[in-house]
Amino acid sequence: MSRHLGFHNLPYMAHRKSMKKGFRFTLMVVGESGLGKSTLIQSLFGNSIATSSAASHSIQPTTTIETVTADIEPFDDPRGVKMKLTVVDTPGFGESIDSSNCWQPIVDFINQKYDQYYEDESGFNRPNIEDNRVHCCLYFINPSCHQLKPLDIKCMQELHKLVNVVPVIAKADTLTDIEKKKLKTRLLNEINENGIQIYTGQIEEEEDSPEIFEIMNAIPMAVVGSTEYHRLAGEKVRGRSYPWGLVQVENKDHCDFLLLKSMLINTHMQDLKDCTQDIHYENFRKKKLKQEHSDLQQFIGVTSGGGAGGGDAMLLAKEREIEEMKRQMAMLQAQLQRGGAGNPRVM
Ligand SMILES: Nc1nc2c(ncn2[C@@H]2O[C@H](COP(=O)(O)OP(=O)(O)O)[C@@H](O)[C@H]2O)c(=O)[nH]1
Ligand SMILES: [Mg+2]
Repeated sequence: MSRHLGFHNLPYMAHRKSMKKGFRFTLMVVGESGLGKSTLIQSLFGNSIATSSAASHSIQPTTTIETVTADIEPFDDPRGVKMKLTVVDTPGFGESIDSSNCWQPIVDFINQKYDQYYEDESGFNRPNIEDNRVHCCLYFINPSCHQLKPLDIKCMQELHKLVNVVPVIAKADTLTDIEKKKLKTRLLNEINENGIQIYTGQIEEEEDSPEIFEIMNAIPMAVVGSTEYHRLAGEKVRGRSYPWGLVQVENKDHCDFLLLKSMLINTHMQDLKDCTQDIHYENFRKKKLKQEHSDLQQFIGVTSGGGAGGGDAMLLAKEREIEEMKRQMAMLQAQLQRGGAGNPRVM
């Protein structure tokens, strides 16, 4: 496996079979509402993938899970394979007063994609199987809290078992350099203390490069997004303009946006897919097989009136049924002996 896996280099590495199938990648954004999720999607992929709320300059709050898929051409390589990129924008947390279980629709969405894949994999559709599983979940953290909120902890604890979670610090232009550094350390500690296993990748040591080291070291990446372009030294740049200056989204000195973009569509794209398959989908598949096995055992228990698994419960129920019948027979006999039982009442 080459170290520069990913969209840009895929055409040279993907073998013919996967090229024929096309390369699919699904990115999901999750977090509190108003943290710039929709804006970041637009900053990453432009209008070709902008979800409806991010498609215009006036970004509206996202109220349902929105899925947008686009064929993306390789940057500058006409021979390159097209990629189908899907972005899943989710409604922000915190819009309703009761936010307990607000992650459930997201968890359901991810599981539903695994279910679909599982069905296709075990059915006739196997040769044409489409990989619509969620390969990466960007989890947005509020920069003004200086720590994780209990809801973030709970939510990431639910998600990390299912999907590659990559935490990002939102609106990094609101933090000074020192604050950013402190927050990164604090968040990593909290993530650790709460048993949250964020994405670390499976890229082998020998494939490691300074670029990969820089990217992994920057997590949780501090990002800035914008839907606006500004002129800077004759060039059009994406940024946020303030009275004191311009925050440039695509400037490594201003934020980690470029590192995140590079990670997602170049260095780690294939690895995110591999981890989805090898870790998360494998977990899902094991659970599914266990469930199917126990369903089958229960079914065998029911149809044979006992036996393996579920059989003990069945036997107990049958014994109770027989006891009840005996009781009713005894009552019937007593009534007959008393002689008045023209129409005995059965309990
Ligand atoms: N300061 C700052 N504001 C941002 C940034 N990204 C988005 N915003 C603003 O935050 C607001 C909410 O953005 P939106 O993308 O709708 O957030 P979402 O609810 O998480 O999808 C908008 O007014 C954006 O212009 C950022 O990086 N920095
Ligand atoms: Mg949104």
